Amino acid sequence: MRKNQSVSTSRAWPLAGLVAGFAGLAVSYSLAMVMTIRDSPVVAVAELVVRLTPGPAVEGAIKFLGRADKPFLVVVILVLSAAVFAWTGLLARRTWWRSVIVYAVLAAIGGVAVWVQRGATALDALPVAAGFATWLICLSLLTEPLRRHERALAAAPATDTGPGSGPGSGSAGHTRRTFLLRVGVLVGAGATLGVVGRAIGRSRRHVEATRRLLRLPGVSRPVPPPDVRVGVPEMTPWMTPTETFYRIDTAFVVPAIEPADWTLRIHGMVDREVVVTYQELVDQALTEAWVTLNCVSNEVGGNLIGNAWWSGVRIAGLLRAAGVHEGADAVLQTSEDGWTCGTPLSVLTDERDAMLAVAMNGSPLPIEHGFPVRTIVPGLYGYVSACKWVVDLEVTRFADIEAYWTSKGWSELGPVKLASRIDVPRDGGEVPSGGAQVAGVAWAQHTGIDAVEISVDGGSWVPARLAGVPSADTWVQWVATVDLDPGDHTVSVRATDADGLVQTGEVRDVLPDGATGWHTIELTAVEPEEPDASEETQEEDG
Ligand SMILES: Nc1nc2c(c(=O)[nH]1)N[C@H]1C(S)=C(S)[C@@H](COP(=O)(O)O)O[C@H]1N2
Ligand SMILES: [Mo]
Repeated sequence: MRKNQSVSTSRAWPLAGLVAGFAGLAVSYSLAMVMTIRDSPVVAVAELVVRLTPGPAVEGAIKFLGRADKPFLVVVILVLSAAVFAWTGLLARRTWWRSVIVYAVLAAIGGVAVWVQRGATALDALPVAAGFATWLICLSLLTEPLRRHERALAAAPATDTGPGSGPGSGSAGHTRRTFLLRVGVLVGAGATLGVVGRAIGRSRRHVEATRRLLRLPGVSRPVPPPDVRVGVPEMTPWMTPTETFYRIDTAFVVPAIEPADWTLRIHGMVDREVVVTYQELVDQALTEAWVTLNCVSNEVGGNLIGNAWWSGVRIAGLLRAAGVHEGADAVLQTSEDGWTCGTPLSVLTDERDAMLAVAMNGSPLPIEHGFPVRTIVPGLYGYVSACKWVVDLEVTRFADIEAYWTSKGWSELGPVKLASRIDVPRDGGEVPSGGAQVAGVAWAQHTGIDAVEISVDGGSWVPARLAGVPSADTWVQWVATVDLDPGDHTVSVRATDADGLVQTGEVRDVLPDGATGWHTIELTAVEPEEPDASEETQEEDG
């Protein structure tokens, strides 16, 4: 009897490891799908392996195994993981921390694989972290009854071997039931998570495929005007690449909308309700413009701002077709996921390029940035204008509405505030004493920037040189040369807009309608090193 039970527990330990291991993978996988991260950690590892494997080795593997593609690799990784997971269960039998080390190593591999993917952010590591936490929790949940059982056996070897006792009876039976119950619950929960994650991932993948195949004839490639760059090395690009464009939304699961399923309803204080399909929208003449979008939550010097080439349909025409009633002063925009914002009617109907954008930087909008249609309004913060996944425009009055952020204490109106930022050098950086270049961006969308000045160590303001802009709706790059003595310095920047308004130095928080204050950085000027012989030769060679 006793022998039997010890045999059954020795099988239970690797089983515990296996179940805990796959529960962790299920959590990380479904979280990656729900967060719409491109690949689950396991797939990221497979990609990394492909990337690190030299070509000849891949060919050899294909010859030997018949194939060596990514899905196959994923299966190989899962099988190897199963072995390691079973082993963690065995390790846990002796000392729990050995299995923790194995989990940490696995998580590190997954973390690195996710991290080296293009455009990865800290958030992309969350599934790995959640998987790691799941491993620890599940393994301790599963091994606790086993440990209790073994302790009971060791303390009173006779209890369970007496007459009438056996598997399923007494305390041994109890711990066995606890163990099996927990195994069952975790297997069920893991499988459910996996299935749900897969369903979400699949519908998103389908939309992604549609998006990739979309051809929008009216959309042109982004070509920044030739004069927009100051030409300083390390400078932020004037056109923000789509992959690094900041992203802000309240969506935990980003809406995945098939263009064929999308319609926009325009209603409220209008003569006739209008419903537009995606095809009807993109069949209209498209407007294209460079517009800098920024977030009201951008701190002074922050990077919640980006400049892109947007293609879309002017909202003014659509509103005209609906026939806006007198007395209306707002449009309540609603997204597919129920987010709302209130936008002044005036900015949607004046001469500016307020549009229902279908493309960003020459390609259909990425799903995260509002596919298939989002609003772009030059001159307003995103929270009052740039509705992603927009499906409903209600012409109304501000007095009659409350939008998502205004109900949480943010201002009803959100015109962008005049601001400027130092990008080069980085805060805390080093520059050569004597002449050093300081450069950055300034913006006052739809008003325009007339001047940028910098001040060193709180001294007088000296003008910077401005690069060109295609319109008043984008940020402008600026550069100045400063003559610094060796040592620590501060540099501040301020801009003047086209109306003559000088950027205020008054420091205010982002709540309720955007931060103010001058961006100030610290830097250290150091004596330039004497050029050494090798550099001189290089110069001569060049
Ligand atoms: N549906 C929806 N649209 C939204 C938001 C949101 O949470 N949900 N956030 C807004 C905010 S606060 C900003 S700053 C911009 C950001 O747009 P981006 O993520 O494309 O940069 O989207 C706006 N549109
Ligand atoms: Mo925002």
